Amino acid sequence: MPGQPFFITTPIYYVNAAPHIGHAYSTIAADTMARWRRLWGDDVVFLTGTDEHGLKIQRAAEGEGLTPLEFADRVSQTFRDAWELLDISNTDFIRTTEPRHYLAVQTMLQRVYDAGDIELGTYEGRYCVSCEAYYTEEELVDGLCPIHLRPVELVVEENYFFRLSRFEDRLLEYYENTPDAIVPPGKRNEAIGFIKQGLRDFSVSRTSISWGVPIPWDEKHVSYVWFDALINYCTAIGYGTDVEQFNRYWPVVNHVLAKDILRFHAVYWPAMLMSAGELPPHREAIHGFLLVGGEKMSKTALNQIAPADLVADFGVDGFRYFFLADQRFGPDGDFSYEAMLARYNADLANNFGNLASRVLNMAVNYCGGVVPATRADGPLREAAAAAFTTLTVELESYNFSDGFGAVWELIGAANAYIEEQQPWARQKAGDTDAVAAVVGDCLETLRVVTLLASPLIPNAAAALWSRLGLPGRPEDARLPDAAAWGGLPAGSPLEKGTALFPRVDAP
Ligand code: ME8
Repeated sequence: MPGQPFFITTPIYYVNAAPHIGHAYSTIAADTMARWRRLWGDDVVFLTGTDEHGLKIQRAAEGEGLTPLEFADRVSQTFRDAWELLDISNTDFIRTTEPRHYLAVQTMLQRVYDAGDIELGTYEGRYCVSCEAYYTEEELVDGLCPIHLRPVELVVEENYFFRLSRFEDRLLEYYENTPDAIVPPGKRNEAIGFIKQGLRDFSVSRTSISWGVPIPWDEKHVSYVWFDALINYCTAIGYGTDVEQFNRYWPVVNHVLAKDILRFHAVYWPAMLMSAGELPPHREAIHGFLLVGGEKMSKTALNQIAPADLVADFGVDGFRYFFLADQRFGPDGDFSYEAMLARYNADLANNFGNLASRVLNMAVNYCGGVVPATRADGPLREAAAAAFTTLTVELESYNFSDGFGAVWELIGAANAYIEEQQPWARQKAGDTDAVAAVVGDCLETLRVVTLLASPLIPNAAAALWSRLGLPGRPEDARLPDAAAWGGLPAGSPLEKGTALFPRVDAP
């Protein structure tokens, strides 16, 4: 029996840049949520991919003497490789150059056109190629693009326009009636602010470039890259081809993205969907920007950090843990290697790693290497239940740092309990029942921690799971039952293993 449908997406990344830690952040957030929902038995579709049309890509390809498709083939593969490295469990990877996507884009364009929301006009505007967006004179900063601080280009073209201005009231009403459509709440307010400033129609076609999806009723035009890109989320679940599949997953879609593309996702996209007769996105989870040394990452500043460089030092789980536990989901955050090193050593090598190794060592040395019985009313039971509740509540709104923070509090509580109980002293005194009780409780706590942390640190969780003598992998377990106290079978053989998170020294 398939579970409840759950559909989660990352932005589709432009192929003009190699994957960096900013892209990785969104992708790990979506992956952790996908894995979390699978633990609940959901039938998860998890989509990521690459955005391959538009002027920016056309020019980048020209710069390298390649066709846009050759160029996109090459860079798209680097995203696949990065996600494989980071153990991303996506079920699909979409490229906007695929035939299935052309079909979906043309279907939606035609529906919006037939609804009377696309009209021909002349556009004169200032275009930032890096944003693939137009700006008004007032929006420019010293005549430059407000995001990239780069020169904009004056473009005069005959374009088709999407009548976004018609959707102001409907969008406001939608956000007023659907308070969790955008999380965190500050980002929802920002979206409402954009709409209240008034919405201008935007052009959805280009005649000056050819690298895009042809407009079905007028093939001189290709679709504006953003109109094309947003539709990827629908393409992947069969928009225009498989109504049943589309109707199953679309009402539960979750888009994960950063604030830079909030306007496209929170204003343009729901309006396009409304026009095409579809539901607006169920949920958008918007995070801030990762900065490096307080600066935006950019090719020109040469400060883009490749995930592989950090994975080499901290491992995949160390990488995944740091970004989701340390960075609050919503505000901007500054990346520093020193902070990553400190956090890795404190939370993973010390707190978690030490708990695992000291408990397994005691179990092997004092309890014959098998799991002693867990007490039904063990003193850590409440703490374990609280961690599960907090994680469940916080992940509802993508608050990973507080959610997993509660799991790390449980680890801290288990370490404190061991200090307080001094099982080594009791062992010396020959009080083996007390030792077995403490070790049994701690092993059970480790089981709960491993289960709850598994969406974030899947590799360490799988390793510890088998050392605890549990069959299969943590992802085979099902919540909420698996989180209930007392799931570790007494008598299972344990294994000490090597350090889960070896300490990392400053370079
Ligand atoms: O905008 N910090 O693609 P893109 C955090 N193709 N997240 C970051 C980041 C940073 N410094 N830099 C990038 C596009 N991201 C479009 C999207 S979707 C239909 C089309 C992440 O390659 C974040 O998710 O510029 C941001 O929204 C996205 O990458 C932008 O990726």
